[in-house]
Formats: sequence, C-alpha cells, structure tokens
Amino acid sequence: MRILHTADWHLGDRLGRIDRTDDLRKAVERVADYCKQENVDVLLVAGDLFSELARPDGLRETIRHWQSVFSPFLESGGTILTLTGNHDNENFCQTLVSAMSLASPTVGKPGETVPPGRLYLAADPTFIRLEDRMGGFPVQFVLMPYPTPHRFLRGETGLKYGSPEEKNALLVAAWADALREIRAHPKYDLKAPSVLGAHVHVHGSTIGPSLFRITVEEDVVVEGAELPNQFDYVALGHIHKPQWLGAEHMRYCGSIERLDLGEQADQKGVILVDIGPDGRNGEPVVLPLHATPIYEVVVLDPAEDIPRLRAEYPSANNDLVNLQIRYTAGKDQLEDVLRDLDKIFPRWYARDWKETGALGPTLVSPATGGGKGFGETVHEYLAQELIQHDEAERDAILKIADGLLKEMEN
Ligand SMILES: [Mn+2]
Repeated sequence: MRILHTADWHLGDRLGRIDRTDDLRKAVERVADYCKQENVDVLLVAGDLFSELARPDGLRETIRHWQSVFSPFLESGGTILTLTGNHDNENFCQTLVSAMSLASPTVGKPGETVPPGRLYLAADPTFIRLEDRMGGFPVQFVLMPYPTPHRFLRGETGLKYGSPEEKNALLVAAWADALREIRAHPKYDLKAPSVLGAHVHVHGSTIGPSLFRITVEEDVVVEGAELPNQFDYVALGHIHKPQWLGAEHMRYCGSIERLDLGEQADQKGVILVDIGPDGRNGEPVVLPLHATPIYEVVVLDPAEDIPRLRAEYPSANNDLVNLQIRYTAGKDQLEDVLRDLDKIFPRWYARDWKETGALGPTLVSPATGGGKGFGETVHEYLAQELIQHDEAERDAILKIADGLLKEMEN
C-alpha cells in the first residue's frame, strides 16, 4: 500500500496583504500529480487543512477545488484520510464529518474496514482499516486530531482546570489515553501493519525560528518515544519544518509551502512510504515541492539601494518580501521610493518606513509634533497610508474621513 504523507496545507491563508490561495492551490495540485505519478493508494493529510483566516466562501471554493483536483484519484480507487489540526475550524470540520456520516451512516465504526475511493475526515481519535488494492491485506490507521479540550476532555473532569499549564497536562494525558484505548480495542491487531496519523507536537522535535501562530507555552507537547515501535509509519503534522525524529519512519513532512518568514530556509516536500503485509517496505522517500521565496529587504539609502536591488532581483515577481525602508526627507521622495520598490517586489507582503530624522532624538518642537489633535492624527495617518493611491481617490477618501471626524467632534 503506497501512502503519500502530507500536512499543514493551511488553505485560504494570508501573509500580510497577500492572499496565498493561488500558491497553496498549486501545491495541492502538485500533491495530486504525485498521487498519480507514484501510483499512490492513500493520501494521508495530517491536519491543518484550512487556515483560520479562511472565510466561509473561501472554504466552499477550497472544497470545490479538491473536487476538481482529486476526483480522478478517488474515482480510480484512491483514498484520502484527513484529520483536524489546531488551525482547523472545529464547527466547520464537525459539520463536514456529520454530513459525511449522514451520507454513509454505516461506515467507519472503530476498527472496521472502510471502502476506498472517498475522503475521510477524523475530528475525533479514530481507528479504521483499509484493504490493500493489490494484496488484499488490511492496514490499520489510527488518526489523532490536535488535542483540544473539546475533542479530548470529555465529561466533568474535562471542564475543570485552573491554569493553562493544568489544561495542557490534562490534554497530554488524554492524548496518550486515547491512543492506548485504540491500541487496546478488541479489533486492534498488534501484529498487523499499522500507521499513525497525528497533528501534535511530539517531545524532542525541532521547531524552526518559531511555531506557526502558536507559542511554545500554549502548545500541547506529547511523549512519542514509543511510537516508532508501535507503528510501521508515524505521519505527523503541526511542525512546519520537515524532519524525522527518533526513527526514519516517524516524520513531520512539513507544510506544502513556506507560510511565513520563519520558514524561509525550509525545503518543502511530501513523503512516500510503502506498507506491505509484514510492515514497511524500505525507508520513506521525500518528494520535493516548489516553495515561494520569502525574505526581508532592508533599504537604508534609497538612491543607492534601489538601482542595486533592481539588478540583484530581476525576477522577484513572485517573491514574498518584507520591506524595511529608511529615507531622508528633502533627499528622497517617499512616494517614489515606494513606487520603485513596488515595481521590483510586487508581492511585498509587509512594509515599514522611517524617516532617518525620526530615528534619533526628535527635533520637532512639541507645538507641531506632540500637539496634534485626534482628527489631525487620523488625517495624517490616512494620507500617509494612501500615498500610492490615485490622487483623486485619495482626496475623496480623506474628504469622507474628515466629514466623519467632524461629525464625531460635534
Ligand atoms: Mn500548521
């Protein structure tokens, strides 16, 4: 059974002002190409399918995109196994799960063999079996969503915790309990091939410069030393930096695209592993994915730096760039500087500028600098923000803002 392991799709994500939908869709299409090219039987997506920034209409379009991209794979008998991560909206995913179980109410009881050719989503700890298409032997799949209180802490005790640390300790224990319960299930065969898919931070893994939109203190970190002995393959999601830990067959595949500056050095990919009736055949293989360059550019002297950047980055059209700009009033025209940089780096996702004089002690007298009223401050801020817009448009917006400010003052 050929399994393709991926995770952390974050579909519908944004970076600053840039919508990442197209980048992420391309990556998903590449994953679908690999499914075909490598004769994959099971595509296992280990959580964080959707971005928390995706809106309902974006989610609808995402599902429609899956339909067009994965229909050939599913129709040819492929199966997609997914589970929820910490960024997946619980309401939306639970609705999907409920709708799917209404469509096939008898499918997916613990330990049962499920039919291939469709997508499964686990929003709770789940244990199912799939039969190999060619060999006919069953492979057990244990799917563990990210441990949230809603999914893992049931009943009275679940609601009682005095501190974040206590909540995390309960979740760590509940995650291990849920896994132990599944492995103790009467239908679980300790000798049969088994694969774990989990969205969780396993103790001892290497995080990049930061975790993705979650602090280390907030995160639930579980013990995983036994997992490589218990499973023929452990497919992890959550940490975006690709790596194996403890053993070559316990892996974070990483996200399918670089999602923030912290991932600028990551090589992205998906993992192919082959499971036979007696366990793993050979070691897992990494298949590369294209990743959009993300970097920071510091401009200290626009007159000198901009021509140099133009020569140095002739094809930065698609790069995601964080611009840090210093300019000198009277020497540089901010509007021109921003326009020139916009031409070199049209997909800048964030930018910040400072007047060189503003860096040292202020020379502006309090009467002109500190004494601005609320209305004046808002007006100046807006004028600055709209500096690259069409002049008539800018004036029209400022006029509306001034009108509103006047109304407020009255
Ligand atoms: Mn993620």
